[in-house]
Amino acid sequence: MRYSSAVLARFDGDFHHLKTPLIDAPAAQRDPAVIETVTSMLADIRERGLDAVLDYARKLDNYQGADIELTAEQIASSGDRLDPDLRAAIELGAARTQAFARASREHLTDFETEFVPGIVTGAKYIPVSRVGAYLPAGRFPLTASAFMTVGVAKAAGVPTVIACTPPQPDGGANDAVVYAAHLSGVDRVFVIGGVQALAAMAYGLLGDLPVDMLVGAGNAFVAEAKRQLFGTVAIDLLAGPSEVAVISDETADPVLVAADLLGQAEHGPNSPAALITTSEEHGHAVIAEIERQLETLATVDIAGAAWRDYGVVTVAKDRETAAALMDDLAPEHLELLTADDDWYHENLRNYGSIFLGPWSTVAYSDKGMAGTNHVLPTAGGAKHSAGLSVSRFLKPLTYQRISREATPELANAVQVISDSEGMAAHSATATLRLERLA
Ligand code: HSO
Ligand code: ZN
Repeated sequence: MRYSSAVLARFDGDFHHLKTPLIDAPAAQRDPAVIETVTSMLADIRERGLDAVLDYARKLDNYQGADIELTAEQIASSGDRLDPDLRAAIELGAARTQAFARASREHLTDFETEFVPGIVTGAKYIPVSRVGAYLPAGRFPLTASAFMTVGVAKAAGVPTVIACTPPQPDGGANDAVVYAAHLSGVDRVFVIGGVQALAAMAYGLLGDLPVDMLVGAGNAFVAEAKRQLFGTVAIDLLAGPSEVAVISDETADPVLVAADLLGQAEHGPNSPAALITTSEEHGHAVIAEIERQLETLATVDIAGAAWRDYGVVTVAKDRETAAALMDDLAPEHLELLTADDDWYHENLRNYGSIFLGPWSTVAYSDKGMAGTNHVLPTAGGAKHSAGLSVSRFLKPLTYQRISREATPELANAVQVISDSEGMAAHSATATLRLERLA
């Protein structure tokens, strides 16, 4: 089978009319049937509470009536059942992610400034109180998700972090996922999946208060549930299919570039993978190499379909054009394998996370080994948002203390503006203070 319907387009600067799979993907994802199903499930769960949650678990996840919460002992012993190599790898990823998150936390410091004498203002970073993390465990369990959500929330100082993970065919949780959550400091773990899990956390149906924020990836139903629950709770972001984009030139190894493109195409048949190159010859070499690697790839059914339908290779006439194109794509993951990596790093503005040079690859971050977060904006969301980090769990709360001496200037101006607006009560708060001064 040939997969390279991916186009090698010659492109010389007018990128505004270029239709790319990366930009088309999210619209295709928001299926009206998904929206409707989620709306009715949330309404039902809000009305009937935990009974409805368990009904959906029975219907959708073959729930048989076991306790939905894991005991502290079950959580702590989850690592004992793992292969020692896997256990050690999970421990490394948890530690790396914690280290980066703690370092990030230290860069967010409370501050106070007296920019005018008598006006003391400042901000204190206060973590949200309760976070609910969804830890997916479908076809691909994404073991590292717990590091990125539970672990980073804990590094931010969130007092209570609960997690839900869908049951496996035997009715239990995925041990690797639970162990990753345990090392990340999770407080409680429930074996419930999908929309019902998110609703249960948001509505406080798990023998605890409602959470303030829902985080974590999942399928289209999970993403839609988060979208509809946003407002009732905060969310991290709405992730679509995982994406990868690469800028490489003739100095790059086509074998590595091809492998890294397939490395994210594997997430789903609608996962976009884009190469922008300044070398047409290199572009052809990567396409040929992808064809070759797909022949023996175990997940060819997914990665091959993704590459066929959402793969794109574009030739840009120079690095400025390549950078402009890439900023327009605003990909979730962006790899640089060029002679000009530093120039690109300095100039690019829109990406979830950037991977510099041939020794940096997306999977290192995906699995928690680089320490950076893998919960990142997709579908062009990197134009307006960054990925999950400790800052997302922290509220920079401001305060002010105004002195008697600073009062006349402030109060007069507030009075003038309030009067011009017709806001008499606002005006009075300033007038009364001016009178006290006299
Ligand atoms: N690429 C996904 C995360 C992941 N992939 C974990 C594999 N394991 C979103 O950044
Ligand atoms: Zn991935």
